[in-house]
Amino acid sequence: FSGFTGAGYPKEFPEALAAVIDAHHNKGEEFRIGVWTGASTAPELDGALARTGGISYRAPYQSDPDMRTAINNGTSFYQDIHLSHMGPQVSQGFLGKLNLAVIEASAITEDGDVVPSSSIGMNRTYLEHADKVIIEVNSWQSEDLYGMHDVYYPIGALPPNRVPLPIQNAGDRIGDKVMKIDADKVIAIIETNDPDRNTPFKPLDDDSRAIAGNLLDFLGAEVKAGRLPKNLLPLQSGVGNIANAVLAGLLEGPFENLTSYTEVIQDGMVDLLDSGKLTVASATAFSLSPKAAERMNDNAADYAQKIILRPQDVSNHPEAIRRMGVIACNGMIEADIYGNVNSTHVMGSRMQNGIGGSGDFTRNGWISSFVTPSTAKGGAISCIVPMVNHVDHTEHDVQMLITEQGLADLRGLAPRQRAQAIIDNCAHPDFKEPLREYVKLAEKKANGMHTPHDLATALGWHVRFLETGTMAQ
Ligand code: 0RQ
Repeated sequence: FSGFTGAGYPKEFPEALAAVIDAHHNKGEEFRIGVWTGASTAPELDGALARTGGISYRAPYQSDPDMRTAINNGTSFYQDIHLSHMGPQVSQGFLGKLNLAVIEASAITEDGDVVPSSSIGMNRTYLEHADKVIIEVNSWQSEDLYGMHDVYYPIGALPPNRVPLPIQNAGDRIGDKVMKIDADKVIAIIETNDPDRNTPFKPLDDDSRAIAGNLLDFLGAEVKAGRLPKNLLPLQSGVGNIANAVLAGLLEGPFENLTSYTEVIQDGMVDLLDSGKLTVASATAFSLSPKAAERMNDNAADYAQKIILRPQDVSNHPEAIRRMGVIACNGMIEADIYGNVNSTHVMGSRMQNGIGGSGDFTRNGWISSFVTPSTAKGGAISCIVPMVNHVDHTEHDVQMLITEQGLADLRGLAPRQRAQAIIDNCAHPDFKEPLREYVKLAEKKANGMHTPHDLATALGWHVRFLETGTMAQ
């Protein structure tokens, strides 16, 4: 299926398919499918299909409550992979055979090419590899999106036939405005007129404002120190309210002529484009509130001058991210005192969403930062812990941790120095003492070793929460 962060997914076919699956199950007949997308979709796709219990396999990213339940109750296997790895894995057949691709389009041209809609994601690859294709042409999407997309075909080549990715600046256009399609594969075209998922963002709270402020102060100091140019470097921002708050902070901030090389365009980025502070935004999808989506649809031809939507293996390509020196900022569930980050798992076993593109940008960014409030669940849980219960981003890749309490700059620091910086700057005051006690104990037990841990206590930190309802005790 097409679809990325609730944008550009098919709106009608998945629910019709869910009804067919239910009908088979009601007759006691097995009917299970694998669901591959660009990233997260919406209740009409992930939700409707997951509720049938008929998804045997899901990749590469989701954030739907019903899909999450199916993954965590053993109904569905889930492969949580870097979004930039999806194309090569599909091309090599690791996920199995691609029988059917269902792709949303904003139009089909007279020549029979497909104009993508509000996301591109994996569409180029799926159209190439599927046996059969269904296109949903959605008239809710503006026809003026034509010209916003940049579909680069050579990126599909596998080694040893890969060529350099010719992107030097976020605004470079290197491909086609449309996607090619083999008409013989098309078995149906469905006309729809339905909005994208478009969930509104929460109003900014004090914590997200403080987190955004800490990051912006840091960027300002980097400019003063001569390590960043005045207009910074291309920005990547993860999904969610805190990321949106950072963008809102930039609107008030001193930086001009900004650029963005990211995967998702949220409201804050559209506001920055409107203000003139951001000159160009490159991504693979929108993730807009209903109001911002309306603005996009009414003015798509103008935005197409400043926004480029690319396939996700280009938007998330390590080569482009590293060459341009992207400033990466993503959300996390927890970080440990040495700088390892868990973005995906609660209590070690329960999948929340997935790594998405956070690893593509963190591993390759010029500045790689993670943001979170210092506590979760009303203050009962510390998001800074002795040892993360699952590792998505290692201490070798994570450079900056930011909470509402402050920012720990980990560049140049050894593990024991990191522990001090993270506890002093990022931990909530309620948890500073328990964490300092842990460090003392670990240093004593490990007797001066490189990364001091006391495994029984470190692993017990999360278990203690289960028993007492708070990690502070
Ligand atoms: O639980 O839903 O039951 O209330 O985790 O947390 O505070 O809503 O935070 O929406 O910013 O998501 C890492 C999941 C953060 C996200 C993550 C609980 C908390 C809540 C969600 P409830 P919040 P956010 C670009 C890059 C990976 C993908 C990525 C994410 C729920 O940022 O998916 O970066 N990142 N992609 O209560 C126990 C803790 C907790 C905790 C939070 N320490 N312990 N539970 N929660 N911290 C986009 C794409 O790639 C497409």
